[in-house]
Amino acid sequence: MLILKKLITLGIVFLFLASLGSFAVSSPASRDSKQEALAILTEDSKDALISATFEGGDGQVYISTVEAIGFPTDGDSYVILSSGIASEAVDGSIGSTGGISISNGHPVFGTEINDVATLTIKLKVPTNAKTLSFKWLFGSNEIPEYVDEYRDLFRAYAILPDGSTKDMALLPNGNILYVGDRIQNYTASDQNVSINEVTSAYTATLDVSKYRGKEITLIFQIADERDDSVDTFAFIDELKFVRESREKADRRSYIMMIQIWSKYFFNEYDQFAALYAKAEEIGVSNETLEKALELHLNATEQILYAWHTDDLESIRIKIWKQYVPLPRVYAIRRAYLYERDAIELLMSAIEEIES
Ligand SMILES: [Ca+2]
Ligand SMILES: [Ca+2]
Ligand SMILES: [Ca+2]
Repeated sequence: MLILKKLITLGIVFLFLASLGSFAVSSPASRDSKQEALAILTEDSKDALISATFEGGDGQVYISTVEAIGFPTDGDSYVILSSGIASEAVDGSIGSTGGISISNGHPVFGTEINDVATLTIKLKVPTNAKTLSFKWLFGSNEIPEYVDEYRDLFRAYAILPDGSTKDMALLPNGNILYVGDRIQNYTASDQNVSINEVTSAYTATLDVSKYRGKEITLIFQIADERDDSVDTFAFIDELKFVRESREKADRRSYIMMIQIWSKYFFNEYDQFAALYAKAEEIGVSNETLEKALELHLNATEQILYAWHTDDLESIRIKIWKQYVPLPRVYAIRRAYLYERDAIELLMSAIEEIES
């Protein structure tokens, strides 16, 4: 069967007719492919979807619910992308191929590629996102006979907010996927799958913490090299943003409270000595002075207790960088409130005398 296909492609007349045919049938425009994107996205990352489009023959992308070779990895559906009819991998023949060719389109060799299928997914990076990741698996009917001869490819890369690109679906050795001798660990696929050989499933991961709130575009592309008759497939699922854990977010807001209340405390504390001296000088009652001093001492006691120290000045430096052991935030707040009351008491007593 494979040999027959190759023989056909060697016949010039057939090749000519075949390419004429495939070009005549299709002038594929990109179409909405939100459903495909939703099949790949995990439940809690679906709200990050801005838009999705597909370019290629209508059969080259397929939302599958067939359980095969570990897919779906999340939810009950996933996407198969193919340089032929994608559903043929698991579910018969649905749709047509597209016949889009790109001369010099091969990302590794710069050669012509055919039956190019491109799924584009635009996402907004959540404000607490750490990484963007998805699971993928590559398989081809070119393997094992035509390895390094018909170097069909699967490429998945991100277009970052600054316009630069970053390849995501890479082999453990860092290579972009193509039917070449560096593809390793491929195995005959299981009974549910009509692909000669498939790789293991891999996880692609990109650090997106720098792009929070911004847009990232993901491009998934698959194609034949040289001819278009023996096809290649990619399975894709579990596209998701991994977010900062609740625990970490909680710790961050806890530290922010520590910083804020400590700063408030020192704003009040730094006024005390001058105000107290002035109050004494203009004759504020001893009772009031004593009360203010008591509040001030309570405040100091609380802030030292909060910061596990007996050196008040050292706290000023620690506020911005040292949280081990973690200060007691409730005691910092209490210290601030005592100090604030002390200041208010002195100020109103002074005001009363001066007016
Ligand atoms: Ca899914
Ligand atoms: Ca091929
Ligand atoms: Ca093809």
